[in-house]
Amino acid sequence: MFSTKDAFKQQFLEKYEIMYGKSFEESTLPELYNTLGQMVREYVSHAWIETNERNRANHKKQTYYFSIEFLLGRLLGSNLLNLGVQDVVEAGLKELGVDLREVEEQEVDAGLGNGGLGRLAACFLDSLASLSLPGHGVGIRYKHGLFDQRIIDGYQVELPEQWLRNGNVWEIRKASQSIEVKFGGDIQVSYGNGPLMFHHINAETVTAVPYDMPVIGYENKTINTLRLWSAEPSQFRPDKGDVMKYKRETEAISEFLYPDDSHIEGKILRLKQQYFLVSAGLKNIVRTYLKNNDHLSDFHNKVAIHINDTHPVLAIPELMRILMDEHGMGWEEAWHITTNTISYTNHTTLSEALEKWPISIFKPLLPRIYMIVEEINERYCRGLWDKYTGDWKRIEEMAIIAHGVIKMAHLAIVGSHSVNGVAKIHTDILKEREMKLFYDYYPTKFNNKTNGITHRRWLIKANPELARTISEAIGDKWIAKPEHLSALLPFANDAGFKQKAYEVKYQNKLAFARQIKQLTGIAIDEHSIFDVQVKRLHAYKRQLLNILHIMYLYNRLQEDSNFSITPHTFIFGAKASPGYYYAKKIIKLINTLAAKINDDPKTKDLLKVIFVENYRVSLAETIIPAADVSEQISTASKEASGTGNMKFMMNGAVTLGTMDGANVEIHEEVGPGNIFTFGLTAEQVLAYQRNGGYRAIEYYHHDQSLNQVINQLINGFFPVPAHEFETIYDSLLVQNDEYFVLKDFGTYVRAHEKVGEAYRNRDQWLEKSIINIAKSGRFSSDRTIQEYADEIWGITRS
Ligand code: 26V
Repeated sequence: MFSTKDAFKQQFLEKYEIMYGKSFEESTLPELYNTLGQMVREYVSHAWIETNERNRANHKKQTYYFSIEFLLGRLLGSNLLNLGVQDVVEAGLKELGVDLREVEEQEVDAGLGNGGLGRLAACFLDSLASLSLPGHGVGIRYKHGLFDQRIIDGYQVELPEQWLRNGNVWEIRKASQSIEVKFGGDIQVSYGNGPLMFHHINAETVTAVPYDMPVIGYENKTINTLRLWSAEPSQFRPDKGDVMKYKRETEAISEFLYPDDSHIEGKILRLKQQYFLVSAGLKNIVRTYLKNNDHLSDFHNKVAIHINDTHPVLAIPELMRILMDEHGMGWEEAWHITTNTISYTNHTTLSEALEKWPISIFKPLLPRIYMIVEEINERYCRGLWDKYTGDWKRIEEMAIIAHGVIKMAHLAIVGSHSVNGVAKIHTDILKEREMKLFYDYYPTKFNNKTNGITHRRWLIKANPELARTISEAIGDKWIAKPEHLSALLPFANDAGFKQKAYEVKYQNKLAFARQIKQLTGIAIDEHSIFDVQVKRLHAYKRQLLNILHIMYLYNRLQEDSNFSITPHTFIFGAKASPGYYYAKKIIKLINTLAAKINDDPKTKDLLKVIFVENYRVSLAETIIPAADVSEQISTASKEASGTGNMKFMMNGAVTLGTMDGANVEIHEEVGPGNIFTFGLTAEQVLAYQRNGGYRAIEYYHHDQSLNQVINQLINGFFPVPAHEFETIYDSLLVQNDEYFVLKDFGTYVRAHEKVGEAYRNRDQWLEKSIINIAKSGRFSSDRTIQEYADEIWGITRS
């Protein structure tokens, strides 16, 4: 149906009439989107079945990527791209008077994730399929993704997200493959001749219904599966009274995605979500496995299960439970299979983000799972005792259960065969500091897998003109082998190519400026530097450092008529967790600053601040290609990797960043002349944290311009109530600036001066920009996934 433009047109019109029972002349854009989506879904069904059959027939080992988040964004455009039918569809629609872009914009982002962790899962699915690897996603079909953000009077206001409001053309409900998941109840032990038998009685049962979405490989006929589970009332529930309450509580399990905030601990519903995902996912995998295999002893050679952070860590005790209680396996064999099946990625070293569950919540909700975790802990601590006899302190620190809580990261390390960090520096910090005791005990489990991003969505789809320009210069081999982008290096000194790269960036900036004008009414100068910081709002990411610097520039421009800067547009986008008070104040501060300076006659041609509302994947796809400068300014040692940094680089933005996360590897690739770094190193930060010695107040007293901007937070400079920004002020001076904003301020200002200077020399700037693009191949998630496949999962192309 997509072989020629005319065939497409004919089928499209037919399909439209069948679906809507009216003529094309009366069509609306949402209907056209649905029609096209439905056609694509049907078109892939044959290859989808074939992929599954191929996998079954050749008994390939399969990977299942368990993640509580998949931040997919829109799918129509990337599906058309990967199927290789984008041009035919675009041309066909054009002849019908329809703009494909407008059709794509009808799609609501699938926003089932908070940020980096969820988007990484989505990039990984794209790479698995595009490398023809047998790897599938397992997640939750939340009715509502991450909240929608509105800015009202400068404040963030949250609204429930509604991605399913017009249906979802990409999913297929598979009610016949539903699974029962059990919560609560009691455990009855029976003593027969053989091993002990455990029976789960009086449990509350919930039905998990799978919805499958195709994951389409790039021009390779591979269609993998993302299986998302939805919670529904069970038909098998024993009569236990209040049915309405039961229905409500059941459906609540897959109703909302939790925003990441530090108050999540102790939320019983979150723990329910985690077990729901893991139990449904695993029972389903074991059921499928047993259709093709007689016994489970070889399970770990045919199945790899990856847990994306600790959220799905109950996969470890749940797999033990299935093997022992449902299939009569002994502990030792079940443990061998479980640990060899499961691998784990850590995504943060921030202690407040490490999951701990109080026993008081865990045990009543998951009584059998708790027994198994206790047994795992006991056997493991016995092993620790053998090695570290008498060293109580160490054993207490390494235990899975201690002081009334279960430490999920400890369970993940003990119950898996591989633990990886997401960038070199992050893995080193895990090994040498945060998880040092575990690294000493299990030296071979730890490894690094530096994150990546799919160049198909983030370059070919998001920036088609740049992709075309690259292919004109070096051919299109880089599409299948992104490391071949390095062939672009010689073009960093090619005047013709530079001119083209300049044009592409300029057009992208123009398009974004138009969008901003439409969304906010603010006119921005497309010749100014587009300096962008878009990411979740967290203190450690230091949006505050960026703001203080803008305030500093504003003050200088006001006070010193000899001072001048390269015109700058500072662009922010960020959601704050609803319960994260400080982060919300930062959003108010950005908006207050924008309101104050954007119309100031003295500075308005040099300085603009834009806050884009409701930052999400689809917005990132228009912002990133338009960026000149990529702000990656986290306190060193705090950002595990970052992945936005890679997207910007691939689109020709130059990084202004600390030596943190994958910025270190970007620096290594492009060399010091093509990135602007500043600030404390990770070692320095960690040393201050250990030994003390940092006094923020001294920087406030000794740096006159810093003193001024900090005072402006509370002295009436902003037209807001007196206490509006007091929390921010206090975080710097009363709480001694936990994230070293004041300490790094001076070097940040100087780094910005260098950026401005470099930008003024267009030729030099384009050289840096092109070198960044040429060196970005290493950060394709194809490279990352190939490493996971070879070194952790042991899977090969199907
Ligand atoms: C959660 C929380 C919750 C409590 C308050 C502080 C806090 C801070 C961070 C988080 C997120 C933890 C997991 C996460 O999303 N990590 C991100 O994973 C990305 C993919 O590996 C990586 O690029 C980011 O650097 C990392 O922050």
